[in-house]
Formats: sequence, C-alpha cells, structure tokens
Amino acid sequence: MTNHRPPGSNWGDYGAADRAGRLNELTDERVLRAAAEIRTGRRFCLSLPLDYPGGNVVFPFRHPTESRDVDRGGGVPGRDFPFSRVRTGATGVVNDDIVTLWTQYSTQWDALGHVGSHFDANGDGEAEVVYYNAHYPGPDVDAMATLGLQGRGVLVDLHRKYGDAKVKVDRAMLEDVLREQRVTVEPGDILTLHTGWTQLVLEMRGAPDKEVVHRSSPALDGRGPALLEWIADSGIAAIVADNLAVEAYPPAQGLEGAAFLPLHELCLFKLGINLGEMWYLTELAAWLREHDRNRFFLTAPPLRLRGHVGSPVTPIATV
Ligand code: UVW
Repeated sequence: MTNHRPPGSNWGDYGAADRAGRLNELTDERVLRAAAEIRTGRRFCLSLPLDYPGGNVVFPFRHPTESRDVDRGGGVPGRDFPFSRVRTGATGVVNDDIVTLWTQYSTQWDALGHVGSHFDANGDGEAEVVYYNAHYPGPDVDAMATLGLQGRGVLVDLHRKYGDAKVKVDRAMLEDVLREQRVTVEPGDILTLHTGWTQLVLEMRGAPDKEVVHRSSPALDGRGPALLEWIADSGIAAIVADNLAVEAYPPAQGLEGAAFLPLHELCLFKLGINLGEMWYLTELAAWLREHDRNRFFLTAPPLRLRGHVGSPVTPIATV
C-alpha cells in the first residue's frame, strides 16, 4: 500500500493488502442479523437464464453463452456417450459439455478489478493504471467468492415509483422513494434496486429490442455528486440492480477529466463496493410488497474464477 490515495477513497482502511472492500462489512454479526429476515423459508432465484438477454444489442462487445459438447476423443461427441465404449458390456450413457461465457452479459457481479483509473498511487509523480486499494491488477471475483457472500438485502422498488420510464434517479429522488416505501438502509446492507429492466428482457425471449433495452427503466444518476456522497456515507456493503449498469448507461457527457462511469469509479475504484447487474428481482419485489416488507436474506457468491473481473451469479433471496 501507499500513503497516496484518491480523494474520497477508503484505501487502506481495511488493511494495506485488502481486496474485499466494503464486503468486509459483512461481519458474522451482520450475517446473523440478516438471517433474522428468514421468516417463511420461501426462496427466490434472482438470476436470468444466463443465455439472456440474448443477441448483443445491450453491449456490442459482449455475447450470450456458447455451448458445445466435449470431444471424448477422435471426434466422438460427449452427448449420450455410451459407457460401453469405455468398458465392454457396461450400461448407461453420459453427457459432458463446454460453455464459453462472457462474464458480464447476464446476471453478474462486477469485481473491484472491473473498473480502475489513472492515479499516482506510488508517488513517483506519474499517474499509472491502478485499481481499488492500489492493486494492479485489480481484485478479482475470487476475492469475493472466498468470503462466502451472504448478507441482508434491502430492496428499493424504483419500478413501483417510476414504471418503465428511463429516469435518472438522483439523491433527492432516491430519498423520496426510501421515505415513501419506509425503507431504512443500514451499514453492511446490500442495497437492491428493482427497476423492472430484466422483466422486459425476459419478455423479449432472447431477442432483445435495442430501443427497449436502451430507452427503458430507472437507473442511478452517476453524475449526481449528492447521490455519490449518499453512497459513500451509507456504509452499504454492495449495490445490486436489475438494470444493465446500476447507473445510467450510456453515461451523460461529463466535464473534461471526469470519469466515464462516475458511480462505477466511486464504487469499484475508490470505495470497494461491488456492483451486481442484470439480476432478476421482479418476483421478489412483488412478494415483498405484498407482505409489506423490504428486507431479505441474500446468498450470492460469484463463481470462484481466479483472475476474472466479473462473474455470473445465481443469487438466492430467502424471506
Ligand atoms: C461497463 O463496462 C459498461 O460496465 P458494467 O458491465 O459494469 O455496466
């Protein structure tokens, strides 16, 4: 570590070598507190099918999963492969397959290594590419997976307030919704934003309409300094949304020298707050509303993919 840290960052606060950022706030005590939200045992899968959205209109450089069968040798496909080919007279068949996946084109976590910046962390007078807590490369999803990611999710229903309109939610708007929906966010909570975007994606059944995916659903206003201050002060452990980037995307033009994705920069680079994107929250949001609740127990470890900056996730809410 270094004495040099970006203004507004918490680098070093969890230790010089820390790679977990605000997930450090998911202490044993807080996970126990979160478990108190399990009152019925009912569970919700918070993932899209990983081949959704489909197409590549959401991000042209990302694609749906590609699958194929393994080659059992000599071009024999690993599909309905008879064990009799391994041992004469044996019965049964077996399947083995391969998937190529773009780690961030469906329900996923952003690792802290997803977005960095240029900053003079080593104090040599030159800004270098660096990631959370002066790491290079940045922390990967393995740093999240080894923690056993569980905690208390707190759902804010932006869709209930704004419907499918593409509105940028600033601090005042977020605070209004928190008040209206009687949501209290406490340090160590996982802020979970229901926007309805992945519900639209599901309804397009793997063939997303570019207009719809880019012109629908609320998103946080990353260019709002007051909102960024709220995030920094809240002590939240992570932010999750069912839209494509948590913050409005593509981002509005900033001033010369401003971050391209200001909320990503604040969260991933400065504060170590992981971002969950394209989660599926609609059924959970409806159930919580019906039962006059907004908190739930969340289990959401990423794949233990070493060296990767994003990971698919199949999160589970237990209520
Ligand atoms: C981008 O690269 C737009 O980031 P994310 O997938 O985190 O939205």
